[in-house]
Amino acid sequence: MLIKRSPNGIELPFSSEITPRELYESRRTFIKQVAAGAIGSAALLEMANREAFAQGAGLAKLPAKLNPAYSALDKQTPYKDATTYNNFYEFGTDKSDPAANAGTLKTRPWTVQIEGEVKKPMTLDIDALLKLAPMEERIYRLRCVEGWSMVIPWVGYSFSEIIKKVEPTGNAKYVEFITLNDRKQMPGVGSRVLEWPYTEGLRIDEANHPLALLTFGMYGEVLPNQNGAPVRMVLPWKYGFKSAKSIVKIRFVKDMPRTSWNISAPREYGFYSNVNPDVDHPRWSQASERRIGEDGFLARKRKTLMFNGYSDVAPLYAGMDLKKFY
Ligand SMILES: Nc1nc2c(c(=O)[nH]1)N[C@H]1C(S)=C(S)[C@@H](COP(=O)(O)O)O[C@H]1N2
Ligand SMILES: [Mo]
Repeated sequence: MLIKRSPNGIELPFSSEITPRELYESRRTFIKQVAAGAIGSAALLEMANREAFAQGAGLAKLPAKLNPAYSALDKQTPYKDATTYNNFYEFGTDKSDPAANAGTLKTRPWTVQIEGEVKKPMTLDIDALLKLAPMEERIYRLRCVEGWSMVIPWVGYSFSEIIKKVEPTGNAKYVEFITLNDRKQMPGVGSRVLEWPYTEGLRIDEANHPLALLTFGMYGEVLPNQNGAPVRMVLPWKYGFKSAKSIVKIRFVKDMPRTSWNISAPREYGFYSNVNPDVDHPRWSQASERRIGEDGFLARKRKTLMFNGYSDVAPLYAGMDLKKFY
């Protein structure tokens, strides 16, 4: 991408090169700089023109109001990196496989079944699910257990909105997330790397924490298939694998559910899997991480923070030995 350096030092791409995502990313920096008084109205007008030019490309827009209280100020991961360096084993185990293979995923029609220990079980069409609560944008860090992290502007609403609607019974202690398992659409489920369908779980109070985001979009658009379209979870204080993609069923249950990664390697992947720099993975340290998009020659590794920096969730684990409940 060609970059023009404006007199005030802000990088603006040429309009002929611009894509909606690039525009989105530069716009975010831009808005902050406008707010800080660093940019005048002429530059603002120029930006508006570029935006008008860029419209009409890419995935469907998913407008949402930024929730600053739940947003990280870190530099965002470029859209290109966030959508080409993925884990989605249903489409293959290489980082580039999901982007290459997930085109076959059919995200409409799509229904999500919500069942189990609830007073109001329901099966919702994706369009009904999208309208269940107001969409928010939240810029979350997400750290993979493999030692890399990204910063992504997600779009969705708190999973607690679902909990409110279905009214769990007193027996509902956990929530199980079950994802699509269709060999016709997903070449990877022929392999035996994991037990399919990919399932994940949370304690109900974790699922009810406002940070737990039922996610439909990123960078102002609906999710690309490789990032878990049409609906996934994003749990920023837990390792990435807890954030199940392409969910088809949500089950409220009495007992701690089995989860795909825990079944495949119980010593390595526990039920909680909170980001914790003090608990090493049996095969590597978890004390630091590589931020995707910053992996140049001079990029330093970052220190990993307890709960990935989301200390709001600490009360959920008060009194628990997090070395034991990893
Ligand atoms: N269904 C399903 N969900 C999944 C996975 C998967 O293989 N299948 N991989 C997980 C892992 S290991 C990570 S790190 C995140 C990656 O999300 P991203 O590609 O949107 O960054 O998705 C998680 N959700
Ligand atoms: Mo991961």
